[in-house]
Amino acid sequence: MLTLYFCPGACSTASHIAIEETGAQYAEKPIFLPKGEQKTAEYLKINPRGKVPALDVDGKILTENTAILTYLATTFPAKNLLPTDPFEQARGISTMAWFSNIVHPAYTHYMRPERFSPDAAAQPGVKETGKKTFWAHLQEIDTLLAGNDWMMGKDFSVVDCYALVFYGWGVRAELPVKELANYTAFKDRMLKRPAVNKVLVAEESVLLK
Ligand SMILES: N[C@@H](CCC(=O)N[C@@H](CS)C(=O)NCC(=O)O)C(=O)O
Repeated sequence: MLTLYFCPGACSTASHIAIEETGAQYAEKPIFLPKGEQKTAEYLKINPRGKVPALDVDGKILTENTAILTYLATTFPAKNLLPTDPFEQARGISTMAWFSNIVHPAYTHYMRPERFSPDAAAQPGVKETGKKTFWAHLQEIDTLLAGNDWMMGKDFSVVDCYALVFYGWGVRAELPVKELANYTAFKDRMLKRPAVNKVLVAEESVLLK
């Protein structure tokens, strides 16, 4: 039995889309971050770090998008959600690690500057730098997509589920994402996938507005 803990519009959308792409049966447990539900005693028993996503696999908990996406892809090999060639697979994991360790935190500096400096006077600078850095990362994703339909090249993979999250965050940050021709074409390609559309409708995604 699979149960996904997620928050609409958060980075957990990557895992939500990927689990839908597997075609597996799963239960959905929304954890609304704006309501602080990630800090309840009940949820902290699932993920003591108070973050989404978390995937419950027969009572065992997996956290971190990179791990969940890799797990889903390797557990449902018939769906071809990651290359099987060891080097290519590692290259996909490398891109997801970059998303998790570098791209996501840049956006967090923009969204939650108070987490990086207790000094209110310093926070606008943290926010601005986060936004600029995040934009540079979106530009890099656009470059990586040049000449490719998908992040890994010609085949769709779980890396694409993760890459879509940051396009949506770019829209939310009012960054000129439409100027990123490759990334925008990728986003449109993603929206045509039934599993992606289903999840984005359910999450009331900014990408559908
Ligand atoms: N590297 C983690 C990041 C998880 C994360 O920071 N999730 C955010 C949502 S995008 C969260 O749950 N934040 C709640 C909080 O920090 O209180 C992953 O990719 O799973």
